Amino acid sequence: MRAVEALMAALKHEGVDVMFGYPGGANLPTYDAIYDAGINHILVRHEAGGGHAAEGYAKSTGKVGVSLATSGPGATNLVTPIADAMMDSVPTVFITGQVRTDLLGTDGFQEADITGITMPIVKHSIMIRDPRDIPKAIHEAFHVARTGRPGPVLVDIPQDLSRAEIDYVPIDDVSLPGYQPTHSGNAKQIRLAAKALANAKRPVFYVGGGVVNANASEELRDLARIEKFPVTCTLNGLGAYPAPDPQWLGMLGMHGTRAANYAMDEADLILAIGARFDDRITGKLSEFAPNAKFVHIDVDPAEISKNVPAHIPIVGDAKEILPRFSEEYRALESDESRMKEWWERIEHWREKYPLTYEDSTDNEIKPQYMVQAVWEATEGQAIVASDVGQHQMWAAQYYDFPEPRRWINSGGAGTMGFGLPAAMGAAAGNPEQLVVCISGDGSLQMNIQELATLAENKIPVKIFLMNNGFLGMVRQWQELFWDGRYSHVDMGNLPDWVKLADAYGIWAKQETDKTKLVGTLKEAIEHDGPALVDVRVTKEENTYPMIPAGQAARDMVG
Ligand SMILES: Cc1ncc(C[n+]2csc(CCOP(=O)(O)OP(=O)(O)O)c2C)c(N)n1
Repeated sequence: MRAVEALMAALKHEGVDVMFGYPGGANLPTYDAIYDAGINHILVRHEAGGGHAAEGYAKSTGKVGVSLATSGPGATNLVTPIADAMMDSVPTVFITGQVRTDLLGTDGFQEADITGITMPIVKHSIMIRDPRDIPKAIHEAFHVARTGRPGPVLVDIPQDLSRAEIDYVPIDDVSLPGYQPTHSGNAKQIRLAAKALANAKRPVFYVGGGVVNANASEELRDLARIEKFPVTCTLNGLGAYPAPDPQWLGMLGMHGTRAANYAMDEADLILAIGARFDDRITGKLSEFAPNAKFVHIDVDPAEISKNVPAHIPIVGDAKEILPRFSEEYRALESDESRMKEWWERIEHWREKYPLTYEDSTDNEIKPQYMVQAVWEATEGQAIVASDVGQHQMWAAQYYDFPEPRRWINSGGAGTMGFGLPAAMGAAAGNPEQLVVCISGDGSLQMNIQELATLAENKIPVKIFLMNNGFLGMVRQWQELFWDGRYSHVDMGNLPDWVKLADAYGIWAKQETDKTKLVGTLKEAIEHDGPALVDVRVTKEENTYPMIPAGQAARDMVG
């Protein structure tokens, strides 16, 4: 069969039900094969949109997201989504077309060394040199993308090779001798960690996106509830532990709750699970959790002691390790009352510093209120994709996620333009679920063309635009740390969003009145198809609380 038909067969064998892509000269043979492959292909309007859609699909379903592009500019348009997928450990396979092998290295038309360009931002990449390797490369790519610490894998296929005739037999067992992720975790270390937890007087569970990736939420809950251990999550970990919950301290980090950050600051033991001590969590590293011992569970050995030295490192899959941890813990003698004072301290912080804001007394819509209205209109049950900026932080703070895979955002890379296509991918992967996108007026414009994709494919994403007329998060930093010198953050000539959406064939409405907001959001939700609500919010509201960059948790402001 043609190599591209084998490519399709391999994708189907890997269970691909939808992929996102954009054609061009170098991947023409592939697109010819897609024509009758029987795989749902969504034609995006920009390769970056396709890449983020694949991420949204993967983050919400746990399956591998697939995105295709042609060579040269098509491939380089995937660089940001690839970097994004790498930062957030998103299982993704990116398939690019490449110029013919006889043109490689000649600056051929639409040539870009995409494997070279993306080398630092992929988990793995495969440049096809023999057409018979194409299906095997796909199976390997999926295997590497979804096992161990998930991540992006690139498969680059020169045009002439994709036209060759080959035989294909599906491969179920990929064998890569040099790639053997550790799953089980060292038994002794787990026992040691359980003991340390049993002795800790001020423990905190610090949970990251790794727990979501490992589908280990239940296992986490079981361990956390053996005794009443306080739990906090990173931005990417939201939903890994259900919110709200008596043991849940809220999100930690730069815009986390005071209770979570102060608890980390005063903890004597931090159990980090699938979290990587990002600077948005630690603040000033030398002053981070100064009294704590660290137990660090991570599937990626390179994460252990990368930023913060681990006293007890455990390399492996949280889904395998946490039940064994619980078992070890249950076998120990421990006294829950040892945490009594700790909980009193935490309750004191919770009472004194709840997550709150000053609501308007007139009809003005405060951004925080908007997120609460989204929560109310969706009954807390939506998959929420966000873009990047203040709206992202408010969404993280004020929308409670009862389950994992409901919160789709660009945590590590912080990529504006992520939200809309990621929501599209999440909706394609979860046709039964309500998917909303909370975006900012700056972010939405970064991949606005995907409105056409939504409309054409009738993907019922509900876009709730938090419109403050500013690049709000940057404006906030300029206000707080640059003497209020607003350099190029006013979005000035904003489009008429309702007309714009209308031009794309999308139902839209503007809302300026707080008392009508929930109703308008519901109207959008009830509308059969994609919808956009342009919500005019307070222009210069700040996201608080906040640990100023490079400072310690104790220095929180707001
Ligand atoms: C691609 C990209 N460019 C620039 C930035 C820097 N940046 C972070 S937040 C932000 C402002 C976002 O504005 P908007 O989408 O309107 O959201 P708001 O903060 O107002 O809620 C900018 C420019 C980024 N994160 N990503």
